[in-house]
Amino acid sequence: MTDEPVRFRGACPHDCPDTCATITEVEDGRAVRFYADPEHPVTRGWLCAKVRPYLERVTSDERLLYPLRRVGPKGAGQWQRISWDEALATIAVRWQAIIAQYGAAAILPYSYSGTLGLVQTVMMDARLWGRMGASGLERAICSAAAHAAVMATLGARHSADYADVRQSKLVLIWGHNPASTGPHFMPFLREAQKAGTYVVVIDPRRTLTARSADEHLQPRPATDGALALGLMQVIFAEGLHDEAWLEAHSHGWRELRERASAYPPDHVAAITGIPAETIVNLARRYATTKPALLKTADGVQRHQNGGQIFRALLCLPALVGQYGVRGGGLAYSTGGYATWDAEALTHRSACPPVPRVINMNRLGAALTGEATDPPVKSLFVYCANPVASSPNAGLIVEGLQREDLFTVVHEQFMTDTADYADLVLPATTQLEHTDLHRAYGHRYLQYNHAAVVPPGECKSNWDVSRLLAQAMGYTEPWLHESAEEALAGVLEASRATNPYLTGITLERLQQEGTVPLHFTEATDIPFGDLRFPTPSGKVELASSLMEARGLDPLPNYEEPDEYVAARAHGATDGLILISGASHHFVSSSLANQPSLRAKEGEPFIEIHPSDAAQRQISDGAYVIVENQRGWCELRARVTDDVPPGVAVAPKGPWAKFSRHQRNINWTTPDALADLAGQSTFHSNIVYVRPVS
Ligand SMILES: Nc1nc2c(c(=O)[nH]1)N[C@H]1C(S)=C(S)[C@@H](COP(=O)(O)OP(=O)(O)OC[C@H]3O[C@@H](n4cnc5c(=O)[nH]c(N)nc54)[C@H](O)[C@@H]3O)O[C@H]1N2
Ligand SMILES: Nc1nc2c(c(=O)[nH]1)N[C@H]1C(S)=C(S)[C@@H](COP(=O)(O)OP(=O)(O)OC[C@H]3O[C@@H](n4cnc5c(=O)[nH]c(N)nc54)[C@H](O)[C@@H]3O)O[C@H]1N2
Ligand code: SF4
Ligand SMILES: [Mo]
Repeated sequence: MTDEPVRFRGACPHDCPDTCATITEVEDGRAVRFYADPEHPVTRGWLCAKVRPYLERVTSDERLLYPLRRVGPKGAGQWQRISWDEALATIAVRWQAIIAQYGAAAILPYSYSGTLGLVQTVMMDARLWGRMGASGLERAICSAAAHAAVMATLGARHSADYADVRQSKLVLIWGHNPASTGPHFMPFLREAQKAGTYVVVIDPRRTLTARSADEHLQPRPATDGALALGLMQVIFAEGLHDEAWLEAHSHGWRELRERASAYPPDHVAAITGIPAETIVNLARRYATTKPALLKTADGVQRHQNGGQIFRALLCLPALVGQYGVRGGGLAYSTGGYATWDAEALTHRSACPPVPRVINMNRLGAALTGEATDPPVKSLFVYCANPVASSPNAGLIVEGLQREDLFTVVHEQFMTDTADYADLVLPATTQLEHTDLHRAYGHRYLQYNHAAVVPPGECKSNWDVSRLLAQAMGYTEPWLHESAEEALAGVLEASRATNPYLTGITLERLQQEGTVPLHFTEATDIPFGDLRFPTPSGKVELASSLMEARGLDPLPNYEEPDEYVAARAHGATDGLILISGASHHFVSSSLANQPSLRAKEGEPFIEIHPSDAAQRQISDGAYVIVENQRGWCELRARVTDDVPPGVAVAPKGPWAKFSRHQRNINWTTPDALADLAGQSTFHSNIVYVRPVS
């Protein structure tokens, strides 16, 4: 006899602003259906093409089910199944020996965005490693510069819900491709467009989002700071700025006007490649069409000058008095509302000081000599696939091959990174563990119930953390709480000081699944009270925090070193390579799923017809993409979706499913940006030639 299906509410765990509300139907202990919550105000009953076939992933034959020990050379793929007891004992013995000889700083935990859950990622990141005194990880691969720029300029990552775009009359979508990367925004944008809203996309590539815009501007990559300053120059010069607003609510607008005066349209046209007339027209349109929304995301900051690009974007809405206006302002992230009490989350006061911090963008360098005192002797990777996703991946592989490095990878699948592990531990998926999610694109909390029992011997991150704590002899109760106990404690402490969490308890979350954060009339519109939690209480166009860090307090434009150096060496055949999001994967997650790989097609590079002709490259041919860091082989798509001089090869494809077992990250730079140690994936010059 079959039982009636039982429904479990959940949340999509992936690194995507939409954090969809999901429902899993379970029959006889098996997940039989997985779909979108029809009642969620943002999910609205549909999941993206990536996550709709999620049960394929959860029930895949390729899932890792048991702990494995390497028995051949590193990377050779020879494994032996072992028990959890043996795996944990092996790790504890190795770590105790490393700690005795080098100190816990020689252990580097490496994690990022496999799941964005509060328990399975955030808590796991903080507690065990804090207690151990392991090396800290500077999590700067994705959004660090934008985060720092927002805090310096506005003081908080506050944004409106997607639905508010229906109030906008003009939308600038700047360096963001929501049709692929945050698709639940698009129906709201369409509604606005039908009602007459004018949509401008600013992106070097003709993306899926750009295709349906009213206007598409294609600046030369990394010149957005100049473009934004150029728009400001026109607005100030033509007296279109809102002087009363600037006087009352901003700091440093006269200095900014002075700075912008160095960016007249002709000069900006020469830098960006966008005609002066287009710049002037956009400036006038932006200053006179209200409400005007500047919508952006994380992609545009992955440049050496990414911090300053973001600072410039953040200044624009202030010039025309658009902060605190429904349908206006700047939409970047809603991540700043549901903040957690740091002590309750981390128990930092009970931990030794963090001995040092290693920037995750420098993983390859750190493993091959940059980290010396002490060297990294053990790497524990979870929720990340650095060989596929982190920059300068060839150097990471070199580091992972070190005989004296003890690498443990906790994973759902045998990834490019797991290939180089000494021990592989099997991880649960979202259907098999408990978690709580806040979104960065909407303003609801999502509770994720475990719907099914983990297959094989899979264990969640938090359970592995508890077992490791036990194996290491750490007895603090906060390392051994259940997921629910830990959540209840963090919620209670956080609610006491964070008004957005008013009335939100664990019980409510468990019952309702989706719970809106608490807004009042005064807080509903971001910065609606025109109070900004910056040092001056105003929008800091001239930023005191930037100045305190010894940085330019005003936005500026500087060309990335890599572009300058390529010219200085007389290389005229270099192409600027952008490697943003793929449509069917989330970073490298899902990129091993056969149905999605089939949809995405073979790993490719888009190249303009004129650049292709110069290099004798025909559409569909294999090409070598190469620079001083490394190379990979991709299939050419000859298309005018990219301008001359620019190429696009999306992130995500696994190296092992690519030609010569390499992907685009064999070429990407591990140099750091101008702010917060940010990654610089797109400040990348490559040389492309046919495979001979
Ligand atoms: N389908 C899918 N969705 C995803 C992801 C994914 O891999 N696939 N990744 C998730 C993650 S981790 C993140 S951080 C977000 C990112 O979300 P987005 O920021 O929307 O995505 P990206 O593709 O990284 O970058 C956006 C756009 O920036 C453009 N760009 C690059 N350089 C420049 C520049 O110099 N100037 C301008 N104006 N534009 C530039 C790229 O062409 C790209 O179209 O998406 C998330 N959602
Ligand atoms: N060329 C280029 N590369 C980029 C970027 C770019 O723009 N260009 N963007 C970068 C950005 S924005 C980001 S955010 C990074 C993301 O880089 P990563 O954080 O490394 O993300 P993924 O590559 O998706 O790998 C996540 C892994 O976590 C695993 N996982 C999922 N859930 C769990 C779990 O519960 N437990 C454990 N133990 N594992 C789990 C998944 O199976 C997957 O293999 O990529 C960066 N890479
Ligand atoms: S990846 Fe994004 S759009 Fe797709 S289901 Fe997850 S949260 Fe929703
Ligand atoms: Mo990201």
